[in-house]
Amino acid sequence: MFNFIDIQINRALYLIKKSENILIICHRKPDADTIGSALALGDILEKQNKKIKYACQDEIPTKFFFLKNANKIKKIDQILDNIINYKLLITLDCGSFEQTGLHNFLKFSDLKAPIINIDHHHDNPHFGRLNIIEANASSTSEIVHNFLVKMNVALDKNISTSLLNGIFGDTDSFKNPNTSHHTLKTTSDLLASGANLKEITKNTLQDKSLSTLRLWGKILSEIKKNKTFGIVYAVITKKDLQECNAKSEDLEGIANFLNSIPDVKASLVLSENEKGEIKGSFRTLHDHIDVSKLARSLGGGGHKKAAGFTLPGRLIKQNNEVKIII
Ligand SMILES: [Mn+2]
Repeated sequence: MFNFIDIQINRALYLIKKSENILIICHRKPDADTIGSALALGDILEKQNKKIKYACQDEIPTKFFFLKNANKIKKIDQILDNIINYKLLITLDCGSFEQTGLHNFLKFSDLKAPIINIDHHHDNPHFGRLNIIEANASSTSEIVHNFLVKMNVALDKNISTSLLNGIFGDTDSFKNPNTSHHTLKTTSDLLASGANLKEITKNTLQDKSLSTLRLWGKILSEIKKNKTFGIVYAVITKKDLQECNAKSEDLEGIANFLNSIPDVKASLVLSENEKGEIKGSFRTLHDHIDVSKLARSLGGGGHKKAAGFTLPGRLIKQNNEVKIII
């Protein structure tokens, strides 16, 4: 018996079949999941003689370059001249059209090619012609694995590693509550088809630079707890980043780490980035807390257990207090 997602997958396969030039899009500030799912799907489609290009609004962090074809993901402004040549756009892990970055260059209504929107954000507004949205999936990589299984294609070592890296990233190394029995079954299948878990764990957990460790040390020495709300929080200014010779991407993982404290309800990391914006990242491990509501009230979004927002502004640390200037 076919369920709704199976019907969407069959429609997607039909659209793919009749499109030769396909553009695969990762979300801005790309993470392991958007990159892994994009590369795996693209690789399979290339094997089926499709002409595939990959694009992202922001640059791909170098730590993902161990994945096959990661260096083929171009900045989106470099491929815009050719946008009319693509007969199909596939967005991976983009919780909204804005996450694609395309809205900076053209109106949604100016896009002629249909979009296949594959994602697991529960508040995804279904902006695609076809929407394969599974909010219960741990990651878009898990959904793409399901998609490839339905296509009945063989997964090689590289494709399996890309997908498992996406799952590993979005489940925070299988620690987040979004890790289901299906996630582990998918992981088992990916290991059977050659995924390199050793390389993934090394890249994700162990390869921390000196500047990252210095920055984490500074943050951990300054974390605070709001007793009323049970929130632990950290504030990182541009000056902190400069002092540790660190970049915003060195902050990845710290919001999850702050939830290590047993009686904490949620964590918040507030940081200034290089563009003069304040970025907030909420994380929780509790099922009854939905941090995406908090993030949305501040103009952001995300998942129930991992969400964030970005606001123009500055952070000032003064006498053990933090001022937010917006
Ligand atoms: Mn994801």
